[in-house]
Amino acid sequence: MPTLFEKIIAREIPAKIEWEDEFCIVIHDIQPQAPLHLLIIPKEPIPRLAEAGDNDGPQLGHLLLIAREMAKKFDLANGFRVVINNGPDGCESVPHLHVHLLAQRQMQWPPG
Ligand code: DGP
Repeated sequence: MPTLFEKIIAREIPAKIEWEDEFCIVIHDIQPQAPLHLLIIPKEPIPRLAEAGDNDGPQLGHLLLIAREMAKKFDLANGFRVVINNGPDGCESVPHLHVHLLAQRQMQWPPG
Protein backbone atom coordinates (compact mmCIF):
# COMPACT_ATOMS: atom_id res chain seq x y z
CA MET A 1 0.00 0.00 0.00
CA PRO A 2 1.48 3.39 -0.94
CA THR A 3 1.76 5.86 1.91
CA LEU A 4 -0.16 9.13 1.97
CA PHE A 5 3.03 10.94 1.02
CA GLU A 6 3.73 8.55 -1.86
CA LYS A 7 0.25 9.43 -3.18
CA ILE A 8 1.11 13.13 -2.90
CA ILE A 9 4.42 12.52 -4.71
CA ALA A 10 2.46 10.66 -7.44
CA ARG A 11 0.00 13.60 -7.66
CA GLU A 12 -2.87 11.29 -6.68
CA ILE A 13 -3.62 13.59 -3.72
CA PRO A 14 -3.23 17.36 -4.12
CA ALA A 15 -0.80 19.36 -2.02
CA LYS A 16 0.81 22.76 -2.13
CA ILE A 17 4.26 21.85 -3.41
CA GLU A 18 7.12 24.18 -2.59
CA TRP A 19 10.05 22.18 -3.96
CA GLU A 20 10.78 18.89 -5.66
CA ASP A 21 13.96 17.17 -6.76
CA GLU A 22 15.17 13.66 -7.47
CA PHE A 23 15.23 12.70 -3.79
CA CYS A 24 12.52 14.65 -2.00
CA ILE A 25 9.43 16.81 -2.15
CA VAL A 26 8.51 19.77 0.07
CA ILE A 27 4.86 20.51 0.74
CA HIS A 28 2.89 22.77 3.06
CA ASP A 29 1.37 20.90 6.01
CA ILE A 30 -2.42 20.64 5.80
CA GLN A 31 -2.69 21.29 9.58
CA PRO A 32 -0.07 24.01 10.07
CA GLN A 33 1.31 24.42 13.58
CA ALA A 34 3.05 27.68 12.70
CA PRO A 35 2.49 30.40 10.05
CA LEU A 36 5.03 28.50 7.92
CA HIS A 37 4.90 24.71 8.30
CA LEU A 38 6.63 22.66 5.61
CA LEU A 39 7.10 18.91 5.33
CA ILE A 40 10.32 17.74 3.68
CA ILE A 41 9.64 14.22 2.50
CA PRO A 42 12.07 11.73 0.95
CA LYS A 43 10.75 9.97 -2.12
CA GLU A 44 11.97 6.67 -0.70
CA PRO A 45 9.26 5.65 1.79
CA ILE A 46 11.40 4.99 4.87
CA PRO A 47 8.70 4.51 7.55
CA ARG A 48 10.53 6.42 10.27
CA LEU A 49 13.99 7.50 11.38
CA ALA A 50 14.40 4.41 13.57
CA GLU A 51 14.10 2.28 10.43
CA ALA A 52 16.54 4.24 8.28
CA GLY A 53 19.40 2.17 6.97
CA ASP A 54 23.12 2.71 7.31
CA ASN A 55 23.19 3.67 3.62
CA ASP A 56 20.48 6.32 3.99
CA GLY A 57 22.89 8.94 5.37
CA PRO A 58 23.22 10.97 2.14
CA GLN A 59 19.50 11.26 1.61
CA LEU A 60 18.85 12.04 5.28
CA GLY A 61 21.48 14.76 5.01
CA HIS A 62 19.81 16.00 1.85
CA LEU A 63 16.58 16.62 3.77
CA LEU A 64 18.43 18.93 6.16
CA LEU A 65 20.14 20.76 3.32
CA ILE A 66 16.75 21.33 1.72
CA ALA A 67 15.51 22.65 5.10
CA ARG A 68 18.42 25.09 4.93
CA GLU A 69 17.38 26.08 1.40
CA MET A 70 13.78 26.62 2.49
CA ALA A 71 15.05 28.82 5.35
CA LYS A 72 16.85 30.92 2.74
CA LYS A 73 13.87 30.96 0.40
CA PHE A 74 11.50 32.15 3.13
CA ASP A 75 14.08 34.50 4.65
CA LEU A 76 13.98 32.85 8.08
CA ALA A 77 16.95 34.83 9.40
CA ASN A 78 15.26 35.08 12.81
CA GLY A 79 15.16 31.30 13.23
CA PHE A 80 13.09 28.23 12.67
CA ARG A 81 12.57 24.75 14.07
CA VAL A 82 13.16 21.33 12.46
CA VAL A 83 11.36 18.30 13.93
CA ILE A 84 11.17 14.58 13.13
CA ASN A 85 8.42 12.71 14.97
CA ASN A 86 9.22 9.01 15.45
CA GLY A 87 6.73 6.38 16.60
CA PRO A 88 3.82 6.66 19.06
CA ASP A 89 5.67 8.58 21.79
CA GLY A 90 7.01 10.95 19.15
CA CYS A 91 3.49 11.63 17.82
CA GLU A 92 4.25 10.30 14.33
CA SER A 93 0.95 10.03 12.44
CA VAL A 94 2.10 9.33 8.86
CA PRO A 95 4.43 6.30 8.60
CA HIS A 96 6.67 7.82 5.93
CA LEU A 97 9.71 9.68 7.30
CA HIS A 98 9.43 13.47 7.01
CA VAL A 99 11.06 16.54 8.45
CA HIS A 100 8.82 19.33 9.75
CA LEU A 101 10.10 22.87 9.27
CA LEU A 102 8.19 25.32 11.47
CA ALA A 103 8.72 29.05 11.41
CA GLN A 104 7.44 32.61 11.53
CA ARG A 105 6.43 32.52 15.20
CA GLN A 106 8.27 32.31 18.53
CA MET A 107 8.73 28.62 19.45
CA GLN A 108 8.63 27.36 23.04
CA TRP A 109 10.94 24.98 24.86
CA PRO A 110 10.42 22.32 26.10
CA PRO A 111 8.07 21.24 23.30
CA GLY A 112 4.77 19.58 24.19
P1 DGP B 1 3.58 13.46 11.81
O1 DGP B 1 2.50 13.63 12.84
O2 DGP B 1 4.94 13.88 12.31
O3 DGP B 1 3.56 12.07 11.22
O4 DGP B 1 3.25 14.49 10.68
C1 DGP B 1 2.32 14.26 9.67
C2 DGP B 1 1.88 15.60 9.16
O5 DGP B 1 1.24 15.42 7.93
C3 DGP B 1 0.88 16.31 10.08
O6 DGP B 1 1.46 17.51 10.56
C4 DGP B 1 -0.30 16.60 9.19
C5 DGP B 1 0.23 16.38 7.80
N1 DGP B 1 -0.74 15.84 6.87
C6 DGP B 1 -1.59 14.78 7.09
N2 DGP B 1 -2.33 14.55 6.00
C7 DGP B 1 -1.92 15.47 5.06
C8 DGP B 1 -2.33 15.73 3.72
O7 DGP B 1 -3.18 15.07 3.12
N3 DGP B 1 -1.72 16.77 3.09
C9 DGP B 1 -0.74 17.54 3.68
N4 DGP B 1 -0.21 18.52 2.97
N5 DGP B 1 -0.34 17.30 4.96
C10 DGP B 1 -0.93 16.29 5.62
